[in-house]
Amino acid sequence: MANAFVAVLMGSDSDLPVMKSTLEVLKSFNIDYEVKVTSAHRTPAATHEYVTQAEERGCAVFICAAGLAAHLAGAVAGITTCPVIGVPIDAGPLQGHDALLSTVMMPGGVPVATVAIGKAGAKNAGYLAAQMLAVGDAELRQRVKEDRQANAAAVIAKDQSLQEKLKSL
Ligand code: RP5
Repeated sequence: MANAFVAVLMGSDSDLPVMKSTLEVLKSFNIDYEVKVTSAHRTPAATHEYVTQAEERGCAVFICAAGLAAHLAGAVAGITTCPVIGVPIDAGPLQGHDALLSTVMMPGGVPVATVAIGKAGAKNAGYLAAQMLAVGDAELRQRVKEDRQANAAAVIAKDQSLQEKLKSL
């Protein structure tokens, strides 16, 4: 079987501007991924076929983004026992609250790990997938730890720079 990969599914190509944040994170950790537009509502049979085959080909985690009545993550979770991460997209007049509730309110036994609405959630979907894969991959775990340390160092540097600016006020 090929290397474990992450499948990033989107209900529409209009979700891509937000989901670029997920792809950037996966790329930064050298994680293999596939990206596919497929919809729980518009192409249910194709979604089922893709998920079944992706699991057989070595997909380890599914990340599913959708807006409005967002059922993609839940539908995928109903097909596979791989972990499914859901990203609610702000695509309509309810600013993503519709997608958040549709994604997060799964019945018991069929979990979707739902992240925040929009770009922060898309970014965290990438990190969460990396952390899931890192459970069985010590090298990746080290890269995730180093990334966390780099983030902490950046915040400390911002504070130091702020303290300097405050001195001259
Ligand atoms: C959802 O409907 C998609 O995930 C997208 O967020 C939203 C709007 O889709 P388009 O009308 O832009 O194709 O299924």
